[in-house]
Amino acid sequence: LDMLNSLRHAVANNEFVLQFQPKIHLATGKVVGAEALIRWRHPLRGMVPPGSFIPLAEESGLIIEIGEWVLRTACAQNMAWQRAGFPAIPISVNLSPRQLVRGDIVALVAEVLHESGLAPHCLELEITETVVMRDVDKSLVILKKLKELGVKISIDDFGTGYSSLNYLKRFPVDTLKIDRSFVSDIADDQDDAAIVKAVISLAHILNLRVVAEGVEAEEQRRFLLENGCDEVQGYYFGRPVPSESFAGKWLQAK
Ligand code: G
Ligand code: G
Ligand code: NA
Ligand code: MN
Repeated sequence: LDMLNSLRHAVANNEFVLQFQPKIHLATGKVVGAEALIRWRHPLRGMVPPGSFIPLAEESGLIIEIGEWVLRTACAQNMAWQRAGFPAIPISVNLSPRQLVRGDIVALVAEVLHESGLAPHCLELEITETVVMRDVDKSLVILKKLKELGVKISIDDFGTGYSSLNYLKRFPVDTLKIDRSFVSDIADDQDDAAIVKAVISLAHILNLRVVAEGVEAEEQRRFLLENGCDEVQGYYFGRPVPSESFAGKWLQAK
């Protein structure tokens, strides 16, 4: 309860910040996107990682407000970079399960795009595989409407759930993100290596882009490059950093 109260307080007092992690096009090394990741700047406890409060935010429903803030702030940040003369790259925002099933996510995204002035193709929504599969018919309707707005959709943590290939074919998604639990052992574990290769092939057969997350080592980078993975994300390339550092480090003024 104490934690819930301080989380409520955090929402009211705007104690959240976003950090940004680069997405890299593997073959060229170019930055092709940024994932927005929330942190809680707690007045006493310092930076609290999302793993320690997102579950409670989900459970309590506070994620609705927090999620709106993330979406607004991420779109506004992308516009600020563009206005400062940096090239337009898509910003990725994680949608929580509660946000997706809430009903008016489509209206919210439309509103945020409108108020920020961000081009729809500069926004990517990351949705976990488990969420989409929980209610396939409903998800399909929502995802189609989101696609009609022109935003991009990626399936996050792919491989940890159980997507049926039949559904995957029908879903209007652009990208699969291979969960980092498969990436961490690709150099040593033959099963993980085989799974990652299979997901890359599957994505390409379905005309989807494929991103590997959690890349931490050169051997992993090489394996992914040799096996045709499109994009990568991970500490090997860059950790999540505040917006100023992201622009300074990863964006080059036109
Ligand atoms: O940054 P870190 O690795 O600690 O993130 C842990 C988890 O929190 C990840 O699963 C990530 O997707 C999730 N997360 C980070 N930012 C957000 C956000 O803005 N919204 C939601 N719903 N989840 C987020
Ligand atoms: O669930 P999701 O895929 O959104 O999780 C993203 C989280 O993974 C981010 O919050 C980020 O901090 C974390 N992350 C990003 N790159 C790496 C990495 O190379 N290794 C590990 N262990 N975590 C990473
Ligand atoms: Na994500
Ligand atoms: Mn993920």
